[in-house]
Amino acid sequence: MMQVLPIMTALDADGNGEISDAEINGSVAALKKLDKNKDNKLTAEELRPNFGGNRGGRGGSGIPDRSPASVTQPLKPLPPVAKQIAGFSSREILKLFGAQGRHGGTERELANYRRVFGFTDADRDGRHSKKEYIENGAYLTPQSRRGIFLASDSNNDGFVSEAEYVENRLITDEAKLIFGGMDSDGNNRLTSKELLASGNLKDQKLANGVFKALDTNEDGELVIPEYLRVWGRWARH
Ligand SMILES: [Ca+2]
Ligand SMILES: [Ca+2]
Ligand SMILES: [Ca+2]
Ligand SMILES: [Ca+2]
Repeated sequence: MMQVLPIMTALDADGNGEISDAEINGSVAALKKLDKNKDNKLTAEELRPNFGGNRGGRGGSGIPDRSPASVTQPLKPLPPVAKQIAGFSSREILKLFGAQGRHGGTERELANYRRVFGFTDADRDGRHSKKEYIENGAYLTPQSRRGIFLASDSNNDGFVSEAEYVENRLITDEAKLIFGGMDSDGNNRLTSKELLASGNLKDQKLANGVFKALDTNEDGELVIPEYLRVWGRWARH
């Protein structure tokens, strides 16, 4: 496994191996999260792999043990996603979070997504095959690439077209920024407390219902790949 630097992990919120425009825009908050001892400086210690991870601690093999959960979390089939929570439609819920979903993005961002799409479309037929994206891809792990691929392939034809790729990037890059904004302790995990404290959802019943819907493995916290799976469905309704 390749060694991933904490700075990369922090900036690359979706762990797809590249820093997107949206992630660059969120980089100040991401960098601040690396400042573990809150002295407003980033030392070499804090930038070194394995500094103060949640699990396992520092030192050792040099292989980061704080890799995104997408790496280890098996992708179980997602149960049907509720279309209404506490009387709110998924569209209304995303609006409360300030999300524009697939309708967002500046011309520059769209152009950048198309450019990145082209890098992986090796045979230049305008779509990513599973071979191009999952097998030959260079992102974190084949498993996380598989998850991203399946989520992107909206029409389930086994290929990700440029439009599907761009749509997925618009939805997920924004969703990750929103996640980061709510993750107030910066541990890349979101509790229902943090969600409530974000103030996006004023209605407590709604906030609890939304958290429950997102927490598909029912462990009381959300990690980004888990959160994105349900969020991505909502954004495509
Ligand atoms: Ca292709
Ligand atoms: Ca497709
Ligand atoms: Ca947190
Ligand atoms: Ca969870």
